Amino acid sequence: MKIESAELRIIKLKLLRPFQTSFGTETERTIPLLTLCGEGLEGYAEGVMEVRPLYREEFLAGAIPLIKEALLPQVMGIDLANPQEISARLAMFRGNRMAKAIIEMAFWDLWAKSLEQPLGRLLGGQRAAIPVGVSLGIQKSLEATREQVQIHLDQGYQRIKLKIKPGWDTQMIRFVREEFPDADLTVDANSAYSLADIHILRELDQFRLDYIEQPLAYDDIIDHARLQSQISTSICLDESILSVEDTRKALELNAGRVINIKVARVGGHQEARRVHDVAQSFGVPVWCGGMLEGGVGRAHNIHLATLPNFTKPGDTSSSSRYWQQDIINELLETKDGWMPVPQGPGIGVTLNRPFIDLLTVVKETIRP
Ligand code: OSB
Ligand code: MG
Repeated sequence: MKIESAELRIIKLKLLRPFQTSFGTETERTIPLLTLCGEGLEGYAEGVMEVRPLYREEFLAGAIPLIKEALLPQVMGIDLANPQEISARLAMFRGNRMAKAIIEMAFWDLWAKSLEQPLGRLLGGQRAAIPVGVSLGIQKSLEATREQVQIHLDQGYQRIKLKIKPGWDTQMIRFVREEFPDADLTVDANSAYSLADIHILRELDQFRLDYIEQPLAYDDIIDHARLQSQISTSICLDESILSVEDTRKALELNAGRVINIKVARVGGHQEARRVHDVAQSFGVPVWCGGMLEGGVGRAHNIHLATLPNFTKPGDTSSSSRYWQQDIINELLETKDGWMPVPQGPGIGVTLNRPFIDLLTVVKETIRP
């Protein structure tokens, strides 16, 4: 398979509701959307790097020229034997995994379409639907939080993840736990604490949380290991895990007992699958995280989450929670806490081109 041309767009899509985390509030997404063309077929992927580097280091204005001027020229116009060859040809460049991932993921879609296979099946997945929960942003009040939890439990979501930050943690969780004694609850701090806050993190032990996601620094493993040895609740690592090697080291050090896999954070499907496999070899469950993706990114996540060690509910909830109108023609909607896997070759979804045209702020075609 040869990548004959590429189209890179930047689109802007308004969120239905602001999404607040410990690092900020998002009201719209600015999404790079890549189309790779070859053999009369098209492969699609979305980038998840943000306008400002608030989650990890990568950010949109740095990623776009890198993708156009360094990464795409390494892989266009040559015969590629398989998607692994994309990762291999980009490995010479350090870091920048989200930028690499957009190309690798679009190529997996193209590749799967050329083989007329669903992406999930090529990755080794079996399931026809994946278990999902929701990630709820920080709300204005306890009452608003209670209402959001109730709405999503009523919709059948299998677990509720609550964003926390210093000052919005133990009191809020105590309240939610009292209101919902049987709910599967987790929290996500997005690196808002340090070991100096251990008294707060210890207090969370009493609320029967399934895990505490990324309490400490975005690039830390060592302090997470120390924390894990001093609390009973499992730690789930998100930001800290960029590769299979990070995963192995974190699990050898007991820095956590659960891994949130985001395909773009680790550089693409190939690496995501290796993270999945090494976690499995440690007996550690994984789940599929999200970055507020549009339908293309969401479909990629769903296919990845068909692999067998994705045993905990992920964040890949219904598109209608995020947008008035999605960028794909298909509806990605959960039923009773299960998201059906889109059928058909590749990621199994098609672009709503007229709508994407309306959202497009930049559009460029790149040739070898
Ligand atoms: O930490 O998982 C996170 C969104 C943006 C950046 C980081 C995170 C999140 C979410 C939302 O939790 C997950 C989703 O609904 O897509
Ligand atoms: Mg997280």
